[in-house]
Amino acid sequence: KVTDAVLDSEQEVFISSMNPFAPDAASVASSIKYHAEFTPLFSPEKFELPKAFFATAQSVRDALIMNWNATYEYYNRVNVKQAYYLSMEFLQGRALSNAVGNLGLNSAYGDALKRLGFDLESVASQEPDPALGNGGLGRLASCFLDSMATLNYPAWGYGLRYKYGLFKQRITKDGQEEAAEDWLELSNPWEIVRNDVSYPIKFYGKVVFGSDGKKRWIGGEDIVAVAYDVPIPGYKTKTTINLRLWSTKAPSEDFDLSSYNSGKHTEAAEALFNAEKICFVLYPGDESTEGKALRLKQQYTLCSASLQDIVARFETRSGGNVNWEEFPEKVAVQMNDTHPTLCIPELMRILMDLKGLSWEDAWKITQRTVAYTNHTVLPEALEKWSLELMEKLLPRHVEIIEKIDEELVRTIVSEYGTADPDLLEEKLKAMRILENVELPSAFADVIVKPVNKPVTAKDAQNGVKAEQEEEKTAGEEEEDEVIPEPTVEPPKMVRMANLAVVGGHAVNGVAEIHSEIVKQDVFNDFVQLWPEKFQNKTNGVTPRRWIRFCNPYLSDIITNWIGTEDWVLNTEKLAELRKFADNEDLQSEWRAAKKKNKLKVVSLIKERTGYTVSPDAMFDIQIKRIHEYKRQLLNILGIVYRYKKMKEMSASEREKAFVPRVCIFGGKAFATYVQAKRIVKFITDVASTINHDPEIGDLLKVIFVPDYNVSVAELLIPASELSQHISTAGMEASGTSNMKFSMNGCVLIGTLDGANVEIREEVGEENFFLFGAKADQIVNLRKERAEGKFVPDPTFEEVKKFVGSGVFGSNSYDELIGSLEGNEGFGRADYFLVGKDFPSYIECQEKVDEAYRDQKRWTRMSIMNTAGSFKFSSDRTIHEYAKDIWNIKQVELP
Ligand code: B1H
Repeated sequence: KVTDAVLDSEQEVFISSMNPFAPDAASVASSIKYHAEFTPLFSPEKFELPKAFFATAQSVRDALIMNWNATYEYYNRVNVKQAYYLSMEFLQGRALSNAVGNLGLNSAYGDALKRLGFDLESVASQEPDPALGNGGLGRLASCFLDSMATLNYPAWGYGLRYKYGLFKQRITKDGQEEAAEDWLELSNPWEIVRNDVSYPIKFYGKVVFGSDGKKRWIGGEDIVAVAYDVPIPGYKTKTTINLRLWSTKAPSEDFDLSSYNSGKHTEAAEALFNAEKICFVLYPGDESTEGKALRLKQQYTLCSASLQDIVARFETRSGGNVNWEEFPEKVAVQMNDTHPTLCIPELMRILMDLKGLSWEDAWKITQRTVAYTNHTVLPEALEKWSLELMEKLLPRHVEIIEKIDEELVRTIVSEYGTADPDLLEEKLKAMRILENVELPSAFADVIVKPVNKPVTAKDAQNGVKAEQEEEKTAGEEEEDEVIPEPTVEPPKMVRMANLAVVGGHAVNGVAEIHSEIVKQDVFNDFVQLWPEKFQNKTNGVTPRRWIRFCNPYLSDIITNWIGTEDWVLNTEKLAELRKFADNEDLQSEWRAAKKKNKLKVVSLIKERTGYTVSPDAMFDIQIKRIHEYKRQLLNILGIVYRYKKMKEMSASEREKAFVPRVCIFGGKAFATYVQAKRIVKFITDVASTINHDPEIGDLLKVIFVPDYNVSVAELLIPASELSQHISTAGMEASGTSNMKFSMNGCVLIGTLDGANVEIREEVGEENFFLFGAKADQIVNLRKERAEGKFVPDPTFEEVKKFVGSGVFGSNSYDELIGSLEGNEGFGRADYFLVGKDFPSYIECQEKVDEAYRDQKRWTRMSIMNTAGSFKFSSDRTIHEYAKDIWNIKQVELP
């Protein structure tokens, strides 16, 4: 430990204050000491690990700020076209090792910290994981930022600065428990609050005509969005871009001093709380009306603050010579899913009401500026907002949305004519932005038939169910109508995805198969109108964080065998490993690296769960959000089946029949998703039975790693040998952990879904364990299921019965196992087809064991995965967005 005496070296402090950053160990050390002394976050007497982290981070931040300023100054000067990535989530993970690695200062910082009595790895592990996201969608946004900076693209991220990240997950005997994740508790050394960059945000109020004849949105509730900037360094480049996160507060005049002084403290501060609560948590529960209003406020805050900022920058860079037509030549806005769709009416509002443009001009500009990425085809995830709520909260935006909807109706009517009213009705029903809303008055006579049928009160409460009704045959419908229910007005809704498709110039899916489903199914009617809008942009992940930094052992091997470290930037070079796939020297180095990574996970598991696992067993991992369609249930039932078979054998038979495995799960269930939480509970119950069974020992262990996050992923992925990507075909848009696993030499078991399809093509089908039904069979399989024609495999019946027999405690898991039955008793009658895919999954797992027994063959498969993963660098994805959607150019700083 270093004491005050070391810090007291005044001369060094003086030098470092003159030159806060220079990349040799001595000056790095003094810069760290300088910050330990002069950036006071802790009491001065102790220079221990937490303080060492903050001081080191502050010192790195100095370098980032210099580069950030240089980048920004240059973009301003040459007035480049800039892209803006708007996302409700950014799942950044820890920043210190990533920043030091990207700056190429590993040895300078490593040595400097050594001089101060620390090592970089333990200092870095002090950093809390900023969890401003919940899964793949947020992590994708963060990988994109890394690639934008690395490739010198002028592009920024915009998001929200949530006070609490995605909850902390605790695992108890009752399953998952959530606790607030106070990631800012010790402050965030990376952020720079820009108190001079703030914008007013309005909610509620009303729309009036101003004296100039323009619409004005007045009254209501006013809050302020303040910018917090997080500099994002590129790898081996000076370019440092910005992630601007908005925080909310009340305007200072809203604090009611006289109420406060008269003792009404809570009332006096009400406005403060109202404003600040918007940024308390990511995805607040939205079961209540208040919860829904809060989410909508979050989305609008992100859109309004970001667009005001973008528009202001455009005006500044135009230097008093604003030509609005040029806006799309200087600005591209990418909406990460539908959450930022309010960008469309908000940009229209700014352009028309504040800048005086006509509807036509504003519409052209908006459409040319904005583009939309779809990340899911699950009907329940396609966002809809109650029109009533939106009218209250955002009255001016609803007027604009109504007009967009009216223009769309005009387009549809002119495209399909009125000769075939059924066809026209069908198109309007599928495509309109407003759902269950009468046609605009101009079209009242055009269409004879009512556009929306009334639904029953029960269905009105449950939008998802109402949609499923459509899948039923006519015969069934009649049966359903034996007891007539009172009809009510169906709820009027705003369909955000339809608005995003209509208002943007490009719509993309995130893997080839998903983009096809988007075109053929979800947005098929729009494709017929505007085929040129629809694209595919297969996701990617940054090879910096996801190989180079998280897996230094493997990285060194790759660099040695390829003969250069260029692969970190040009992942195509990884393909050169193919020619060494059978080389025994490479194979043994490869296995040794995997073993070292496994040993780290052995410690992690011990520390987090208390279980001891063998590093010689196969590490078999499934880490992702807990969701029925991702089918953690299929995985755990496969494990249960394996366990049952083991129990039926003698010890020697068992050892011959099975490869020892450590089956690892990690992931969070959304707090209100009951079935997902049951799955967590079930996994941990199975784990505690199997792990304590003395007959089984190291042959099978089941681990649920609590509080899965980016840092845990960075440890698990390099250690993984088999990983599971086993969603019901057609339901996982892409997946991105599949790419990370493959890059780290992990073999995948999976269905033909999302990016699995492309990964399998790239790494070779002999290096991928494929099973299960295909996407185009799913509709029929579900239908067969519903008609009672499905005959479950005996293995599936066997495993369900085993679970029901009480081996895993008193709980018989009625709701879970019931959901897999062919009847409707417990929900959707195996909607995710676990029963259908079970036998092929079990069979495939047998093939996995067989392949693993031959370690040469397995290592070859592993090497071929890394070698074949080069397509899945987010650098490739970002080049495609830049060229095909944003039309931005790489700009290298002078
Ligand atoms: C993805 C989401 C998502 N798609 C709404 N959609 C959410 C939507 O709480 N919400 O409101 C949260 C998450 N996340 C994921 O995006 C897909 O499931 C993955 O397949 C895909 O890889 C990832 C990135 O494209």
